[in-house]
Amino acid sequence: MTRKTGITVISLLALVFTLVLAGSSSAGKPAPPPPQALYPDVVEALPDHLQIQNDHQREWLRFTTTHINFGPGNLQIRGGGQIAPCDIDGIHYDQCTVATQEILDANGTVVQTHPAGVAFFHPEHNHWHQSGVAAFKIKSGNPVSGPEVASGVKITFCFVDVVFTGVTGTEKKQTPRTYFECNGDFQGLAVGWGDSYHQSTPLQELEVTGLPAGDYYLTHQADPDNHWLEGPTSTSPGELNNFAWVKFHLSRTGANPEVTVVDHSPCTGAQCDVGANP
Ligand SMILES: [Ca+2]
Ligand SMILES: [Ca+2]
Ligand SMILES: [Cu+2]
Repeated sequence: MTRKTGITVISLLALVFTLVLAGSSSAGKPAPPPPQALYPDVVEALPDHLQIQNDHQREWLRFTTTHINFGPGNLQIRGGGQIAPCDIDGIHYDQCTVATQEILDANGTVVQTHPAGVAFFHPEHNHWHQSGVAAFKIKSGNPVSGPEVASGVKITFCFVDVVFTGVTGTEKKQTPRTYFECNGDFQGLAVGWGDSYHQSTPLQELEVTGLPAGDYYLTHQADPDNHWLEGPTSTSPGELNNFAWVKFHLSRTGANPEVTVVDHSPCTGAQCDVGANP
């Protein structure tokens, strides 16, 4: 080895270093692609387990609700930390926090955020709920334009991955269970997962006291306040598939009214029957 060669090696290293620096700057190479936002797509499963409950001269239609994330991205909601009282749809809650939707890319990096209303501590369920998750109504004549027979306050919900709606084990490995807790700081619904509230749960009901026998529609509108982005624009397909209904016949031949489901809105995959296997 001569001294001259040593200098050459150092010079080469310096040159390589300079090239690496140049390559990492935006001037020398095309800009990296922008982060690809993967949006959730929440849909309501067909309302299931319809049943009439008689309670102290009042009649209630009870039903099971299931939310499913059909989108390419997780529905992820983070709480705001600060807790204060709030009123939501006319109901007062002692503990509320600001909720923010986090939209992720394929690496799980947050690439976009969106205001998602508030989360609050739900005293009847004893855990934290997101607000404005769905609106339930009973209509006659037509599920969209028909007169409203009954409606409740907008439903609130804790999101947890409960039911996997895919078919194969490979699908389940690719979209594993991710969200486990009903706390106020962090909730969600992973790709391919659903979350259901059984009809026996408080508030899974609409009043039908004295409703005449006949045909009616039980309608579920997911995300009625658009708390969650389900695509890049307001007309993305994920934003337009949030309405589901079942048509039921109410009979009053015996001592107690009974319901029979006779039709339903179009549905795909697990949306059609996931609630039937709680
Ligand atoms: Ca939405
Ligand atoms: Ca949707
Ligand atoms: Cu709850």
